[in-house]
Amino acid sequence: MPDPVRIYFVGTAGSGKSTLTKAFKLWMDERGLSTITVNLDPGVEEIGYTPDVDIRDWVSVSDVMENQGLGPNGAQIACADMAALQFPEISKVIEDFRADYFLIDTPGQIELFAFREASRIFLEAFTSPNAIIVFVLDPAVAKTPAGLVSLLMLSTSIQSRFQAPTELVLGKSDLLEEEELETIIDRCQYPDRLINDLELEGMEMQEVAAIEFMRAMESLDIHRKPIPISGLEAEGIEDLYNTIQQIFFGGEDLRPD
Ligand SMILES: Nc1nc2c(ncn2[C@@H]2O[C@H](COP(=O)(O)OP(=O)(O)OP(=O)(O)O)[C@@H](O)[C@H]2O)c(=O)[nH]1
Ligand SMILES: [Mg+2]
Repeated sequence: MPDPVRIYFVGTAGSGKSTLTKAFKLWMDERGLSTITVNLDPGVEEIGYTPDVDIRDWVSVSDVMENQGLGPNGAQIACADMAALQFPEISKVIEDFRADYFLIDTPGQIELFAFREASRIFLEAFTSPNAIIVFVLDPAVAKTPAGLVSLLMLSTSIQSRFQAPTELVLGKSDLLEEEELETIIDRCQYPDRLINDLELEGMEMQEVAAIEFMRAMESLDIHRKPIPISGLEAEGIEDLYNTIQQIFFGGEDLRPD
């Protein structure tokens, strides 16, 4: 039996991670694929689905606010660090499910997941090499050239921190006109196009840095085409599933006959 696949849904606040986790789980269930969901956001109140493993069973932002007299941001940070201490136990609970796919929904405060010591410990606690980061591009940010570059910079820095394959998805695709969708996909796929559109915006300091970053992406050949997806409309999920199968199993479909 192959190692389970861990799919981490990562993205800026409100980009649609939880809605996508829920839709992906439903899609997998309908096809008889053994899948569990894991919520790693200790601060979320209404998540929209019932996770099989929930970090709130170990740490809760509201409890920490009350017990330690912290505000919401301080409590989030304290929770991220407290969660790190619990990771061995949380990992054991996840492993005990013996599912083929773990869908891991990460916190909206992306820096808590991506850049604190806690997250690295968590990723390392998962021994399987089959971990993938699905980075959700929020179309509200990705619409402008400068916004898109900032998201690509973020996803690249997360990828280099975790050393895991990263797949880009363009979330909430139902909100975009066909032309807008194609423009964003083109800009991700062809750095030249994005550099050109950035140059049209003017040459402020930030744009110069963004252009240099896109040139680096191009020469390192790490730019790629995002998969349009809508968690709300359950569109594009099969494309993401197929891409993940391709990465880990060379395209072999593990769906039961
Ligand atoms: N139109 C549309 N709206 C969406 C989609 N996915 C999410 N939303 C809406 O976007 C908002 C945020 O969605 P969430 O799934 O909670 O996003 P999130 O990334 O988990 O948010 P945080 O965990 O707070 O960072 C909600 O109002 C959703 O209904 C989508 O595919 N299409
Ligand atoms: Mg969420």
